[in-house]
Amino acid sequence: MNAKEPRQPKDDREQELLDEALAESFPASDPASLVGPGGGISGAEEAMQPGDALIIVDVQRDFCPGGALPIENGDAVVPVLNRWIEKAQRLGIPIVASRDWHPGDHLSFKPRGGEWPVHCVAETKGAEFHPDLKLPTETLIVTKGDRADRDQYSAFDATGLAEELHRLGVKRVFIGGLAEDVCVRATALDAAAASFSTHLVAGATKPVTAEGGKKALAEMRNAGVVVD
Ligand code: VGL
Ligand code: ZN
Repeated sequence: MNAKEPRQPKDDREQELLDEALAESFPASDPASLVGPGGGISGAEEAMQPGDALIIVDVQRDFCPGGALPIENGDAVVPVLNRWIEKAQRLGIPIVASRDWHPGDHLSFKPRGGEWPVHCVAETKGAEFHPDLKLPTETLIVTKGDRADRDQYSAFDATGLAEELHRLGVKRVFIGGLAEDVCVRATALDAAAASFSTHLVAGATKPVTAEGGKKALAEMRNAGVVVD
């Protein structure tokens, strides 16, 4: 072996540790560290630890540009959440992904007098998770909104999620996804009400309207949600 050559890592685990050490000593070398609060590797996900869970709300095609209920820059949450997923996975922290999963005649749809265009109809392409979201196979999928006559904006609303997280020993949750002023808001308020220490990943969520987003942020903060 040529002594001048850097020593090769023994195995994948060693390589991973080296990568991590490098990332931590040179956070600015990673473009994602420049995306602002909650978005960088030097951000709050460094603080994730056992007892935490990551909750990704409704990152589905219909809520992204080109979808049926498109949120401006909705897809911008994807790369940020992918970093959180990677970190959570490395730490063995539970990852939850909720999905809006409506029957075609859901009460929230305009043809039924509701507020929203027809969106996230179960089993359709629009209801699929964003194709670039890197959900691991062990992700806990929470299906909501699947009853025609009730809305379930919160991933905790009659889904059993709080019980499951308590069972897993989760004390603190980090929440991101879509939309900040609708399902993310409802999920964060319910998480706080269920006594989880609740963090909103501000860099990983987008509102339907800017005004709604501001109002939702204030409500979440008032309820004790920490905005990272
Ligand atoms: C949502 C509007 C209607 C959301 C769901 O996931 O935030 N928004 N249904
Ligand atoms: Zn919906």
